[in-house]
Amino acid sequence: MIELFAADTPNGKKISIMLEEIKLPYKVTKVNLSEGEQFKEDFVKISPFSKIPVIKDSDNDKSVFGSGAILIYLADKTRKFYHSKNKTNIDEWLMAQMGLIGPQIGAYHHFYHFNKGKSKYSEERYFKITKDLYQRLNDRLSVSKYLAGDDYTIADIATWPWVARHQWHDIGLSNYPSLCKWYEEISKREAVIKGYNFMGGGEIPKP
Ligand SMILES: N[C@@H](CCC(=O)N[C@@H](CS)C(=O)NCC(=O)O)C(=O)O
Repeated sequence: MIELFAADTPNGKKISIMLEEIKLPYKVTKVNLSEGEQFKEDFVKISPFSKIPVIKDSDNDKSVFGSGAILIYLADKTRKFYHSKNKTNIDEWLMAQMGLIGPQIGAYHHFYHFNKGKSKYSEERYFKITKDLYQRLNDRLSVSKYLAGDDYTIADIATWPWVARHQWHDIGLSNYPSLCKWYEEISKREAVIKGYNFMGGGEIPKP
């Protein structure tokens, strides 16, 4: 049994979607970020940076922190969505999500969605960066069915929940046809529908 410690955010959803995709039994323990539960001593023992998501695996009593490491761990455990001849491409797109797409769009959410009007410079900067990320993803998906090639992998599972926040971005997902097609196709997967709603957050936003 996997215990998923998470909140209803894109990083949390990456793991609920993966767990649904690989069909491992799991339970969710909510970490209330606005009440500071991530800073509690017991949580910091399994999450040294006080961030969700984290998993605990009762098969071996291991815990894993960081959404990228968790996706790789679960993929290794089940041999699903990672082990192909394109593994290096999967690593490239997964690391681009972890190092670039997540942190940059996350900063955009802070300045544009949560704190509008506080910093014009930051709103403009992260709008421009997020728009550029949409374009780069669209360019890639114009020549490749999925991010790492022909197959749906943990690189798509990591990236899709950030694109699912498109209504917060005011960029217009439908202006990026290949990204939009990829988004809609993944949105139809049963595991994605269930994993997206793992905390009852509602339906997947349409483009
Ligand atoms: N690189 C980490 C980032 C995780 C992260 O930023 N989590 C946010 C929620 S999406 C969090 O726990 N924030 C709590 C805080 O910063 O206090 C990962 O991908 O797991």
